[in-house]
Amino acid sequence: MVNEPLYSLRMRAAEGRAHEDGGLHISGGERLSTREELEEAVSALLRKALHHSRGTADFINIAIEKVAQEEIPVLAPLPISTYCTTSVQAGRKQAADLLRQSSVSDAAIERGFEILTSSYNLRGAVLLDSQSGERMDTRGTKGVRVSRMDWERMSHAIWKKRQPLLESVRVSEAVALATKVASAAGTVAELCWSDDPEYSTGYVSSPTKGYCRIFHLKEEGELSGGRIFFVTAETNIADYIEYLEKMPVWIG
Ligand code: PML
Ligand code: MG
Ligand code: MG
Ligand code: MG
Repeated sequence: MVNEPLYSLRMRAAEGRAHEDGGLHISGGERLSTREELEEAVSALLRKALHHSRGTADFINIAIEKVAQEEIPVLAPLPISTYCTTSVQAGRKQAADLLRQSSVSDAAIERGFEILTSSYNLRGAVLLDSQSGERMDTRGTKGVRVSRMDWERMSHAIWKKRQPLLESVRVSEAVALATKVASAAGTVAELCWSDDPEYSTGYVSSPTKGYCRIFHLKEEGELSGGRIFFVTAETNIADYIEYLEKMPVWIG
């Protein structure tokens, strides 16, 4: 594993004005990088911010911080399955079934769908109690921003060879994020679909089910989307958020 100094990179881009001043969220991204690869990583995040289907980025914030930790844990990527549903109705039914099988209650599932279908400007995840469906964080549209995770280079190359149909950066990033979320103490399951209008595939992931891709979780053209993390009622929310936002992990 890499022993040289590492840097965490976080990018967020908004249209009109900064997020905190009411701008429309366009794109976000997070990486872990060695000093040598830093310039390339910044360029990749900048490209992501500048070329985006949600709109034109007028505000781009890229934060770079050295990661203090020496020993960084390595998490095996969640196993992937794909459900080729042919309508939004079938896709959402499939997602609900997988959430139920992961022990999320019907009330919480319903709440999760209500939030994602009505949110157009979420830049981080919403935390819901997996039984009551009550919101557990107080972050508003900022939500919880999972960061400080990235693919370990060699493992990523091998993983991509094994999944020739899933070579997009989007899928790699989503699997890395979902893997970190599933590893957090308190996570029951995650529901996600993209807020990008042209991308309607989403996923349910959980420690028991892995990463389950589902075609058509929304109609094409819709700007709604985001992430819901369903957690147990006993979860210490401050510790949970600290782990997801601050603890560096490699995926590999
Ligand atoms: C996103 O684009 O923001 C999330 C993408 C989720 C689905 C990725 C996939 O196709 O597996
Ligand atoms: Mg993203
Ligand atoms: Mg626009
Ligand atoms: Mg997006």
